[in-house]
Amino acid sequence: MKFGIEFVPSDPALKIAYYAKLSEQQGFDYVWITDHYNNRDVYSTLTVIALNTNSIKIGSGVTNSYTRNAAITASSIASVAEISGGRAVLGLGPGDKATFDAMGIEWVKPLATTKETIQAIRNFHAGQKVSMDGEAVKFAGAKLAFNAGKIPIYMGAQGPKMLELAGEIADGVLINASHPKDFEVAVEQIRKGAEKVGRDPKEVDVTAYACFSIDKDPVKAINAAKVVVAFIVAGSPDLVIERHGIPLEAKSQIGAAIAKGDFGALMGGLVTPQMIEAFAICGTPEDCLKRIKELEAIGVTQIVAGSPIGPDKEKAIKLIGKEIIAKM
Ligand code: F42
Repeated sequence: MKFGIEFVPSDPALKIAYYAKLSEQQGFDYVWITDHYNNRDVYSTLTVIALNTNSIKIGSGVTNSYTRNAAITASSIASVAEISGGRAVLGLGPGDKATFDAMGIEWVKPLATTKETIQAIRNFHAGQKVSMDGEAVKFAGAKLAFNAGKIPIYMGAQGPKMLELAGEIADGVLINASHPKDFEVAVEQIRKGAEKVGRDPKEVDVTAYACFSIDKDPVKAINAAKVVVAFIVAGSPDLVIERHGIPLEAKSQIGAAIAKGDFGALMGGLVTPQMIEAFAICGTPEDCLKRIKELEAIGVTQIVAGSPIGPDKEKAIKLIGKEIIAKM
């Protein structure tokens, strides 16, 4: 099992670099930085991390195919690869529709756009002059003027078609989920995609990009996870909510509380233990370790500790290092 950690650059890059260095010291293999226009820039943050760490792999978790042209993404991540001595990984997904609406960007053909973007980036990194007339991505003889080398590409994916595509073409897949039930479905889709193109499904790093909250006091861990879990419940497809036996009415109530900014209601009972169980790796180190072992048995090969990580980030990173990574 590999371990990753996610940071949102709502914090300054130097603060994140401090946490990234601490994570490296605690045995984490990957640090992933999210990409949304309203936060600090993902590549600037990755650069600062690269300059302040030595061995941890560093990736966008995830950038998208709409706000940046594929040639720009190819150049940006190749620059990070050069600065970090070959530690860069590109995480790429179709992006977050809500932020695109605010940016006036139309979200069309996410599957085709992701597939063609990955194909173009691989060609850029291979030093090719790229000409493409795809459904969504078009190039007329563009070429990078420096040597990029091979950079692993991970896809952000949840939907069945995206997961299947990841099985066909990606080096890894970052899946926003925490529960074995969701990974049973995901692993099957990835296998289907891999087998379609004659790949060994084991070539794909199946990553649980999880809401993670750890503390020696389980109540503190649960409270820290509640708001994140509320957003996951509100944003999950009905199919996923029903898979976990959660009433759809509860999803609507949470959506309404978020829309009103009523975080008191979320903390006060709307987010149930059943929701925490379904959508977070949460609790004491023993609780978290138990869930990680269950995920490992299903085929998950990387655990990413995503927001909130714990009620106290620094303490949580150390706890994961000492009580989980060291015991796997
Ligand atoms: N998004 C961000 O913007 N920033 C982040 O930092 C970020 C991090 C992140 C980390 C892990 C992760 O799993 C996702 C993350 N995301 C982030 C979200 C990510 O960018 C995607 O929004 C998300 O992973 C995509 O979810 P999805 O797999 O459900 O895909 C969507 C597009 C979907 O609907 N998929 C369907 C499916 O079955 O997989 C298929 C849709 C389809 O087939 N579309 C057709 C096509 O050609 O694209 C036709 C559609 C049409 O236009 O009619």
